[in-house]
Amino acid sequence: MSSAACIFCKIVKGDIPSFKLFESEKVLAFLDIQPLSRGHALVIPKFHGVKLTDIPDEDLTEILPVAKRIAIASGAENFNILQNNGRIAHQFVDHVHFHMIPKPNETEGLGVQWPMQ
Ligand code: IU
Repeated sequence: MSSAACIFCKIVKGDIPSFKLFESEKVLAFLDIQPLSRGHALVIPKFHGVKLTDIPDEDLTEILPVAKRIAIASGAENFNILQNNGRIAHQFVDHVHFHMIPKPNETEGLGVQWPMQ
């Protein structure tokens, strides 16, 4: 299921370009266009749903393993995985997405190496 008006569905279809990090039948991961840090990535189910509660379980099973792989590939020792639901919770794109946000520290920096090996 996809939504014609949804920007992330357009990214899934390839109608809007993105820097893809991983793609499978049910999941797409790509770099955030306004990264909070170098390597900030989004992992999304291809199934269109606004909130986590709208997504069937079978479309969610790969999400955390993919976020984990991307976190490893980013080289970040410190990172946040987060997912916002609803405006009050700071969700601004109405298609479920999980952020993987590397948190470089001042001494180590961050050795992001895209694309993933
Ligand atoms: P939020 O959880 O809905 O607040 O985060 C939406 C994210 O989607 C935010 O970090 C944006 O920079 C990002 N984003 C994007 O990567 N590509 C886009 O075309 C759009 C938003 I619109």
